Amino acid sequence: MEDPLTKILDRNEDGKLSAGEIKRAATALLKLDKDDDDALSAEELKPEEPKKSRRQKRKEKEGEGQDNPRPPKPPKSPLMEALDTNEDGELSKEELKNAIESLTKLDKDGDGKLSQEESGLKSKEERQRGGPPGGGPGGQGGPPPGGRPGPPRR
Ligand SMILES: [Ca+2]
Ligand SMILES: [Ca+2]
Ligand SMILES: [Ca+2]
Repeated sequence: MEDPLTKILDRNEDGKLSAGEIKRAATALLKLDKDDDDALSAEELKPEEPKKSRRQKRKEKEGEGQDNPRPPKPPKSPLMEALDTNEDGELSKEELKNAIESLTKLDKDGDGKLSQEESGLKSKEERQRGGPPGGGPGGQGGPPPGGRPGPPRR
């Protein structure tokens, strides 16, 4: 499930917000405004539920015995946190008006853009790879964490 904010603000999905993307933030966000009140309700900001296929549903049923608690609320993205200044989970007209300013506040190095780190976004490629990049030299081929004692099995 993806934060609609992320999708709508990061137009080229590189995980960063360019100066242009920030400038267009308010306009872009208003595309989420379905009832035309120039504000975004929690409902309008909710990520769309992906439709489940039958197979997935069956899978869930089979796993019913397992304890599989879901967190009631997904963690807020840094973007939402920055934009929702009164933390009510909605973006009012006022908050949208300040969108550019709020986003600029996340720009710690003052280059007018938000890097992946600053925005908390992930690039498309990173999502596909399914993990954070790096590890660095020696990250591969090392002993497994918490290695087992004893001789290796064959
Ligand atoms: Ca609205
Ligand atoms: Ca708010
Ligand atoms: Ca930056």
